[in-house]
Amino acid sequence: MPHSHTRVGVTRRLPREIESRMSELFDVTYNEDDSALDRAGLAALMADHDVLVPTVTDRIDRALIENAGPRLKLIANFGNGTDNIDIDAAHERGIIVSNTPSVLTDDTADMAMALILALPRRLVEGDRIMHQEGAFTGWSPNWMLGRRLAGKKLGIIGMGRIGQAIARRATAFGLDIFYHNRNQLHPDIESQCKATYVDTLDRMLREVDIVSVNCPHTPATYHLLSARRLGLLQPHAMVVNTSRGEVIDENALADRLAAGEIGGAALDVFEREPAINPRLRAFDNVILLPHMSSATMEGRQGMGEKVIINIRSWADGHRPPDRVLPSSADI
Ligand code: 8YV
Repeated sequence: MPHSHTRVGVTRRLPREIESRMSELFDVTYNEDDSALDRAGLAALMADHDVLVPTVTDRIDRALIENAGPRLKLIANFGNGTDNIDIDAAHERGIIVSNTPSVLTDDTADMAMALILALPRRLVEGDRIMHQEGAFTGWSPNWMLGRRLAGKKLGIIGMGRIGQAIARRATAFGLDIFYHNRNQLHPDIESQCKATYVDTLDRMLREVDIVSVNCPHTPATYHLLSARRLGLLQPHAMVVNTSRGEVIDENALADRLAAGEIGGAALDVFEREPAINPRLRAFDNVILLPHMSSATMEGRQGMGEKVIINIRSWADGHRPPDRVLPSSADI
């Protein structure tokens, strides 16, 4: 089919250059006012388009996929994580799913590193003080003491592209890197990242000073940091999450913070986004960010280009390069 006949439904506004290029290539429907679509809005796009381009704010579940129109053949996610899409249901309906890996690895790793620095050094607390008239009354030896990074242990949960990029950054700050992953990495990658594999998550949690969550959200990782596992952390340990909120039991985290049994947390993602557990707002040792780890102009551009490449490959009869396989895949 010529590309100009490919009907593409995009759920959110994308960078201007990406939208113009998509409009040159395809017959595109945009969501003009850019608010997150409700189910009816998603169903309408899925009824009469060949390709849907959703984002993390759209939950493309089994019911939506089963009721999609016969034209829908590709869901080209504008994002790396695909936990917003029921991949198995799509596969059963013969709908291909693609994502945008790699282009946001460095941006996300930079933000994770920024939080790994900011949390023990109380950077955001200091800034909050300076925004209040009269709150800073002058320097003193015991003022705003944080914890030194060098020599501390960082435990990375999920050692994929982003986890590895964080490890490479963190060694420059003198952190000792440990990781837990479904599989141990090749020794060459371990030595590049100066990272030591810990075969059980529980053991790693007991030993590290800072935990960085970098695994995807899947049924197996839902509440991986449960109340029990958070209880294994040392009382000064800090948790950074730039992956998905669902990996941490947010309420259990708030319990530990309230009890002073954990050193702090920096969260860019939440269990029920955009809602956050209001208890988290009460703590000075908690940094809260609005899901912005990959939010750079360059990153969004790269994501848009990947979406275009995936759609073009599919429209030309090829397998999209960033195809996401279902969990049961034997292909
Ligand atoms: C994206 C993300 O901005 O790509 C991901 O997995 O979490 C984000 O950083 C978002 O997914 C866009 O859909």
